[in-house]
Amino acid sequence: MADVVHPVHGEVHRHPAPTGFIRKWVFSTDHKVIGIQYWCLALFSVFIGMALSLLMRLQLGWPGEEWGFLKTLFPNAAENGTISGELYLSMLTMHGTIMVFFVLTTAPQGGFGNYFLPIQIGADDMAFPVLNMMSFWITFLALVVLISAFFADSLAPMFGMTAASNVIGPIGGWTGYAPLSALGEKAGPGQGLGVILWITSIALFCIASLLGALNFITTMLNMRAKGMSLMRLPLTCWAWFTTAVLALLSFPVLLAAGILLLLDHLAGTSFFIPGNSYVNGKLITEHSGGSPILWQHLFWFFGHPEVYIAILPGMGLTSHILATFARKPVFGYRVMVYALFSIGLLGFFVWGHHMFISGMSPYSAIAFSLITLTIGVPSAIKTFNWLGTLWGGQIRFTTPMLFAIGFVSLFVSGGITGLFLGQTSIDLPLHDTYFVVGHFHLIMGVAAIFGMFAGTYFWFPKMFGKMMNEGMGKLHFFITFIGVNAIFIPMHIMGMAGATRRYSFHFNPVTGEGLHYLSNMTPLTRFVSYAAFFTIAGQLIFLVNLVWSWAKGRKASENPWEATSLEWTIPSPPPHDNFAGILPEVHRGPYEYSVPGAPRDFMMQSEPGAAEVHGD
Ligand code: HEM
Ligand SMILES: [Cu+2]
Repeated sequence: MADVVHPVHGEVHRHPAPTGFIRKWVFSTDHKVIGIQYWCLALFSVFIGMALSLLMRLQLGWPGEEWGFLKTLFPNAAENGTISGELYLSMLTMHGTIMVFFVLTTAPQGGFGNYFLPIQIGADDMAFPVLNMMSFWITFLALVVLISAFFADSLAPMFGMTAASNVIGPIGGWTGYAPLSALGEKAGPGQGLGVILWITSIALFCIASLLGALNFITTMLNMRAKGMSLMRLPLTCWAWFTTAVLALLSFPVLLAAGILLLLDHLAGTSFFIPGNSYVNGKLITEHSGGSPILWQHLFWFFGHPEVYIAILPGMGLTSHILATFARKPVFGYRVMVYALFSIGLLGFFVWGHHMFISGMSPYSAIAFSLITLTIGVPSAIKTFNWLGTLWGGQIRFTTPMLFAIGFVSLFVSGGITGLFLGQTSIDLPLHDTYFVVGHFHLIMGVAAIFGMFAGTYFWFPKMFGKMMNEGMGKLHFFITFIGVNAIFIPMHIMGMAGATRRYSFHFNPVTGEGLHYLSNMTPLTRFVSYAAFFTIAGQLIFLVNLVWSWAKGRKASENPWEATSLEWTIPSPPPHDNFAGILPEVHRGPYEYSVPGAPRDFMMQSEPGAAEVHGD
């Protein structure tokens, strides 16, 4: 539980820092250690996800080619060194699942949110530190279960199941559509133990995220320091809070759906399996009465809010960083808060835009379409306010600032195509093509990743007490920014030309097999693959920078960026209980930059005196 605050002088009843390795670094209840644990988990996951995307791009660019190293890597699944259709689909499923759940949902919220929410609101820890530790370790367990699906072929015999030898994990995409995902082994390779491990992992992940969400909400509402009124909170805190509310309302739905799916596998129920399906050359007679569309509804009722869970923390962070390095208050602070809320709220009424071709009534489709397009309004407000924040600022082009500007750019280029896909008539031909793959990678994948990079370059000095190398940081930014655009923008063209999603190849120029109308697409497909290799290689610079800066970086002062929020009032890295026993008092809003008449061009939130100008 949180330490007791004596109301009279705000002193905290201090708990000594744990000294043993296990209590300090493994089963720690310190939100800062837990934040770093989440961040490391995401870093590990993103490299696995990226390695899988590299293999997929290898196959898409040079279909059917033999690669010697694949025989060594996957002696069962790729015994002759080629990537079969099944192997491709299992890689795709693991790539999508790892990226969405274990990267996008962990680092921005569990990582940065855990580390900085308590400090930015002036608290000594989260409201429920033990629950916080449990959230992380359940997430960790979920990752272990998912990774074990890579070895499902060796594990299956132990559970009395057949080994599926040509896959590395489940098949079903990150969306796990029924009835394929519900039928088990008889539906084909990867559908037995692979899918069971996948569902188990997702269910554990839901539980962990729920616990985390409760903690975030309670912490932000109850643990704010004296003077930290709601409208003085940094926008990062508002974003973490809104994200937590979305998680609280959407993960239970996925959890329930996952349990029903598991019952279809293990208990012979038929929630998602209709009668008399003909699957994998067999007529399914032992199930009847279920609805595959029910799975789609439950999944997307979670799935759409999930994409906001991935992106909202990045929005908060971008606002925060743009103000810091433009040396200006955030343009329209209140409106930014309300826009976050409206995006969050509207996000619960649009799930049907993923199901336009499911046979839904055109009247429902119109409703889903209209509400979807309405989300463009708060999104545009945010974009214009970011531009307003930059306008006329004395911009400092540091690495975190470049990534925050990159976030805005990707949010726009990825968001625009959302307006196309949100309209039923345009979505019908584009659904399940590379247009969608390009759209969601830009906005949900890469924009959110840019938020994480911005956060890492911005807060690394606080978290580890060392500055990151700016030269390597900028090089990393330019390679990544050029790279991701080169990967994902051409995908829109391929999609409009009819390149279907989730195919292990489109046209094979050597054998002449495949979709003939895409036969002249090979150079573009290879260009995208080269761009992916280039971008992935560029990420090694980031890795080197992390290690190098951690070991040899310049020592960071308390406030190297001349920023205003509370984390910059304490040492880098902060002591065990953040404020060394004396909770701060807050006197002003979070973005008081270039205040007229102030001695410096910024005023810390905890700085008394001088009239308040902005932010309240
Ligand atoms: C180097 C960067 C990346 C590359 C080259 C890449 C490449 C790919 C490829 C080739 C596919 C398969 C498309 C298909 O066959 O339909 C895919 C799917 C996917 N990717 Fe990525 N990706 C990258 C980064 C990311 C990131 C950062 C995310 C985070 C959201 C992500 C999320 C997904 C998802 C959700 C799918 C869909 C899986 C499914 O269809 O179930 N990817 N990616
Ligand atoms: Cu959606």
